Amino acid sequence: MAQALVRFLANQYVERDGIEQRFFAGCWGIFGHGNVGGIGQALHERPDDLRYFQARNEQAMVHAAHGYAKMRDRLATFACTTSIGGAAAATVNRIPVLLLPGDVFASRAPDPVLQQLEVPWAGDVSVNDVFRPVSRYFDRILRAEQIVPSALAAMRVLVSPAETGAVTLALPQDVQAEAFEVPDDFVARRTWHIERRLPEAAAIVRAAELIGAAKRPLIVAGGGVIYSGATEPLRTWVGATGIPVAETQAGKGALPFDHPLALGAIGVTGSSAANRVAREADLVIGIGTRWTDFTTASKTAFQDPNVRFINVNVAEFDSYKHSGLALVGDARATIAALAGWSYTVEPAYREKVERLVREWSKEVDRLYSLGHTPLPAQSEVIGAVNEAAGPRDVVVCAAGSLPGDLHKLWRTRDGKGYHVEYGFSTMGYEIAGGLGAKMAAPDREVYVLVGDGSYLMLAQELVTAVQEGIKIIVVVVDNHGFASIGSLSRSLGSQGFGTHYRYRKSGSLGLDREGPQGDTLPIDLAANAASLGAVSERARTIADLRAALTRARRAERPYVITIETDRYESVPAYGSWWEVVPAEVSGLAEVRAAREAYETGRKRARRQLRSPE
Ligand SMILES: Cc1ncc(C[n+]2csc(CCOP(=O)(O)OP(=O)(O)O)c2C)c(N)n1
Ligand SMILES: [Mg+2]
Repeated sequence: MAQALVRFLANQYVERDGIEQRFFAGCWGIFGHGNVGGIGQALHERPDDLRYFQARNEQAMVHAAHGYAKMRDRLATFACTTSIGGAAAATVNRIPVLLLPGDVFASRAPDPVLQQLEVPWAGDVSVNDVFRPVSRYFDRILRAEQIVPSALAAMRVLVSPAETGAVTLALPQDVQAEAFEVPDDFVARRTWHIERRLPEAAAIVRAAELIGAAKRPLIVAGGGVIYSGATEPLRTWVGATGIPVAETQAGKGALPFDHPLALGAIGVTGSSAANRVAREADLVIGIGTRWTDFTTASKTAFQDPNVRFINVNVAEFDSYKHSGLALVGDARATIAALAGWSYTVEPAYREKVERLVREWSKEVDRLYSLGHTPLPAQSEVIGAVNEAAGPRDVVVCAAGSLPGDLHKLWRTRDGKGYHVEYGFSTMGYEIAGGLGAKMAAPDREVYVLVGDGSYLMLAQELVTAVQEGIKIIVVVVDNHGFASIGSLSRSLGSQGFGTHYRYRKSGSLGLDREGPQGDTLPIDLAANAASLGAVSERARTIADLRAALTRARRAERPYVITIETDRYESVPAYGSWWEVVPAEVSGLAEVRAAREAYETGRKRARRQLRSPE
């Protein structure tokens, strides 16, 4: 399909006044898993159809296309390909955020104003309607007094553990300035009590029976464990029962890394221990997880044909996933209820789990101290930062190869010590999110780990950190482009196309394989950080990095350390699989081979349709 579309786009022309010209000058793109195997592959294989251009930020691609089309009197433009956008991350991961965008005049008097979309057939559509599908609650305040019910409705959603996410109140600019009689009760102090809902008693009994019959049970802890403050009750419960715990990205930190039953990360970015135990589990108890494809390794993680699921979740929507027994309730309250039933795993199972955990710990030690040359490996950078960080300190990250490596390798010692926002794998979250995390926990040191690509997408909040005197320590891992999507591209047969930061040479932006390619772009990220007002320094070796981290801890201002790493030295996958689809038809042998491997891989996917009882 993508190849056909690229060919189609390449063949679109316009004619005016007898002059014919091509309509698409090329395609801007930032590749991610949502487009690398499709449009990305097609652009790679058919470079003469549509030239590919690399941008740093999705919004910028549209502006570049826009600028071009405007100069060309709209007779030509660019296509823009993206994998994903960032605005809805809060909604998918159920994090409350209130958006208050200005909107067109309710009076419509000065039509059209700058924000106006001017849909010819719908007078009530404004550009803010794009927020509707990504908001858990949306309203447009057309009369001043309407703010009263709308603000209350917005609050109900924002404070609801099950429904929360981005909430949008679009505010027409004239209405914002209007006076109205404000009811005293509206502005009086109001406390929203967050309840700890319990599943019905009969469901707890059914769950206890399932657990009682299980031979190889596994808990998968998600963000709900952390948000409900359930880490302590979880520790007590697993201590009593011997049920091991694997963690999703949002759930990492549910158990301290050195707990004997802590299997660590699960799924696509999982540890050898967790993935091994998951494969054979006969009962999986998901607590506060929404079971993303990363957690389930695209539904290949659980291979026992009789595996059953119990889902403890405040959101009914999540509690029925994988045909699970639904325990709709708060994680902490539900764990306490389940802990009322006694159960212990068989000693042989516990011993096996503990052995796998020990083996995993050795593997982390190995990856922390590879001594890779000439450039260090990313895993060594993670090791150095982990060792520099105190037990309560926080690591923040979001996109690239770092989240996967951190998920596997970061040794979390505190329930709030690991902050990777992986809902949308949103590039650009890191520094801005780190700033927010530090504002929320000023007594903890916040370490932001960020790739050069993400840094280039959104580093400007360093200025805010400087302005507000908020100290974050930012470690920029510079591997001259996208190591993550580069390796994904390679695995799909597309040779790292569009993932290097190189000069264009002989028409090419560079590929992974040997051959004529331009030099790497002379981007000086340390100078960039300094120009934004942060203290900055360059580390060349892991020893340099350790010394810089010591200085950074003592500093009182935002501190940025850059370090170059080897983009090809990655952490193993430990038997996991992720469904990203290579082209079904291609002239390239590598793509055909990747497709064959994909066909084999997806045979292991399980639909998990079996009823829990
Ligand atoms: C906003 C956004 N655009 C695109 C992507 C797809 N994507 C995922 S990782 C990545 C590259 C990140 O590069 P960098 O920060 O340098 O990290 P590295 O891959 O080198 O570890 C891209 C483009 C994304 N996750 N988010
Ligand atoms: Mg990079």
